[in-house]
Amino acid sequence: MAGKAHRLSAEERDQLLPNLRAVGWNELEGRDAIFKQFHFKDFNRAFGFMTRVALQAEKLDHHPEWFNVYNKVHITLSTHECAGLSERDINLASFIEGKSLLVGR
Ligand code: H2B
Repeated sequence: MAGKAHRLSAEERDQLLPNLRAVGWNELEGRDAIFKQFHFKDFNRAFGFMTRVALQAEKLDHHPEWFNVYNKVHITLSTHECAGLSERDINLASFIEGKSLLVGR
């Protein structure tokens, strides 16, 4: 991973978060992280999605906290290195969003 992660400033958040909010990503209360619940047609879709995300997460060395039951996948993104939201979370969320559409919810 190139460079050290920094917590997003208020200005960066104003610029970067609205697009993610518009597609269902929200900031958690009491923790500097973003969260979204995905709902797929079945387990096969959900796990196919998770597999794609897992491969990219490993490539980026940036990993989601997630929870899966059958067709539901709950994802929290935050950066340990800066104990909060960084650009890495925004990038991974954008990738995740694209994959969720490709797999088909
Ligand atoms: N994932 C997330 N979400 N945040 C991190 O800060 C992080 C990670 N750091 N995956 C990586 C791994 C770090 O622990 C390793 C040592 O590079």
